[in-house]
Parts: sequence; C-alpha cells; structure tokens
Amino acid sequence: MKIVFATNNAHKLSEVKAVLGDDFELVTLKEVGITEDIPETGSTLDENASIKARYVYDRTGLDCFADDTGLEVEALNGAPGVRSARYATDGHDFAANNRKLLHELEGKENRRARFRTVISLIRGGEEVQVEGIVNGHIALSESGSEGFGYDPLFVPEGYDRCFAEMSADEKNAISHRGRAVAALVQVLKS
Ligand code: ITT
Repeated sequence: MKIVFATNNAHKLSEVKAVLGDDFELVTLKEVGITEDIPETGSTLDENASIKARYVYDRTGLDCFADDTGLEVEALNGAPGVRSARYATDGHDFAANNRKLLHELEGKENRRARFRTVISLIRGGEEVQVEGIVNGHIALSESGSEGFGYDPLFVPEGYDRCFAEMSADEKNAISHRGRAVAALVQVLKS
C-alpha cells in the first residue's frame, strides 16, 4: 500500500518506516513534488497534524498522513507543546531548544513531562486521527547522541536512560511516535 508521509523531518521518516514495515510503501513530500515548508498555523497538535495532511491531500489527491508532536512539560503548563520546534528560535534549533528547556526548569523540582504525537490520516478523502503518548521526565543535563530534538533530555518512565541513549528500535517500542504509528497501522489494516 502506497501512502504519502507529510514530513520534512528525516528522523521522523526513518522512525516511522521502521514501525510500518514492508506492508506500506512510504512516499516522501519531495517525491510528490512538494518542496516548500507546509505552514503550521494551528494552535494545537491536532490542528497542525490535520493542516499538514490536508495540504498534501488537496494538492495530490493521494492517501497521506502527517504527524505533529509536542513535548509537554508539567511545570511549564504544557510548554513547549505545539511550539516545540520553535521554542528558542524561529527555526528547528535543537541545541538552543534544549538549552532553553534546561534554563526554564532550573530550580524546579517537578520535571515531569510527556511527548504526545497526533497523526492525521486521510484515506479516500476521509480523515481519522490517532494519538500516542509517553510519560517521563526531563533530565538535569543532556546525554546520548541518538535520535533528535529533545531526545538528549527526555527520560521515559521506568528507565534511567534518555531516548538519545537508546537504539532506534528501543525508542520506537515505547515512544509517542511508535505508539501513534501502531494505532495508525490498526486503522490502515481495518
Ligand atoms: P514536520 O512538521 O516536517 O513533520 P517537525 O520537526 O517540524 O517536522 P513537529 O512540528 O511535529 O515536527 O515537531 C516539533 C518538534 O518537537 C521537533 O522539531 C523536535 O524538536 C521535537 N520532537 C518531535 N518528535 C520528537 C522526538 O521523537 N524526540 C525528540 N524530540 C521530538
């Protein structure tokens, strides 16, 4: 089954490919001629996932899905949340975002956080959303070199290592995105 994944993030693409397996052929934005950044103008993850998927569907008419992910930190009232990519700067500056997060949490005892991924699937013109969540906490300093984004700081519940210290398979088995994609597979196979 061919399906377009509406992302410009190469890390996401490889994570999702690994979970979807060989039953699905993922088509990239570039392959369908979309090279511009899709505007993320929504105020929630649900809205942005929908905006990204609709953008692709409206231009190609192809079955497609998009993921929008946010890190929600309890002591920061859910920030950076929907602004996770642009927390410290206008761009996707992972290092600056991590520095800002550590700074904002200085002196705070409650470091609980969760990653939440919302996937919007458009199949035959019909839209369905699924979600994946992983609870955890923000470490006191960065470690590891795997993954991307906030992975050097996020320690999932029940572990003493952050995502950036885990293999791709280990992260996918418990992560927000891994769980959301597992739910997506259920929908696609139904
Ligand atoms: P697309 O919109 O092109 O898919 P993006 O990088 O803009 O890619 P999101 O808006 O969904 O993706 O993600 C917001 C940010 O959240 C992202 O830039 C990372 O900093 C962070 N993030 C998302 N998934 C993550 C993960 O699995 N591990 C660590 N950080 C993640």
